[in-house]
Amino acid sequence: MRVTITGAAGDIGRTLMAGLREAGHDVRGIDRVAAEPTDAHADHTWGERITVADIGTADDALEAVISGADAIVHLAAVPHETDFETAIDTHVRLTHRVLEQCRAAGVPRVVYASSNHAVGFTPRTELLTDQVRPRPDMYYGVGKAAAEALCSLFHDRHGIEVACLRIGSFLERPTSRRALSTWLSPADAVRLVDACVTTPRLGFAVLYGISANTRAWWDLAPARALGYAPQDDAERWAAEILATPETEQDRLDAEHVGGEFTRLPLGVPR
Ligand code: 15L
Repeated sequence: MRVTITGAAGDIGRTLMAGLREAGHDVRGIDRVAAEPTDAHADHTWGERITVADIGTADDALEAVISGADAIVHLAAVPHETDFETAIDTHVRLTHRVLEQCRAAGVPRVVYASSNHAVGFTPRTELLTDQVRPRPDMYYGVGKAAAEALCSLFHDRHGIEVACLRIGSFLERPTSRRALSTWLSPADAVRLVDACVTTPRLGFAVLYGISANTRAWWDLAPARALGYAPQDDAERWAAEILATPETEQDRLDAEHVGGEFTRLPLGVPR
């Protein structure tokens, strides 16, 4: 399938540019910067597959990369807290531009990189399902929750199939107690997006983006039902991580989905 990735030069973007290609897709990307592919994926086709342009302003470039695609993976955004206006711009306005271009070009499917912080203030009481209400922990999460609502609107109004991925902690390896539950490995990120792109019928889905972590408490059943078969488990690093004494911050991080984002100052970039 022909897949276009916005935010292709970011950590997740570079991983997907290489991984989805290895999975057999014709992958193009767009980003404001021309970052190199990851070391693990030295790629001589990178330069010709990525367009360097700002999707927030470059109408022609956005139209060119979206037209003819079978699916768009929309990652482009500031991936952390910002002031309120920037959060609305980077998540809501940019996502609207992408969805509107998909509608105009007849692109049938979008995979949207949402975040667990769209529901970050949900307390850790039981299994976290896709039925919890939007419960952001920062303006970052407000932007993600609002962009999920836009995706829902474009599904209902225009029939675009959308997966909103509430991504956990995308890291090479887990580095904290919280990440023993919330880790998404690079290889599983590729598997998750590949499942969303190739599943015969996607509809509108809200999915949690984590690996098959032993300590996970976010519901993977809807993603598995679409074909996601995660292979990695943060437990491999549990002994090493748990060997350091638990801190007050670790304890507080375990109380809510979003961990420390529930306590950081609102509107202050990190
Ligand atoms: C996110 O959405 C952020 O982009 C990332 O920096 C991490 O904070 C991650 O969530 C997480 O919750 O670990």
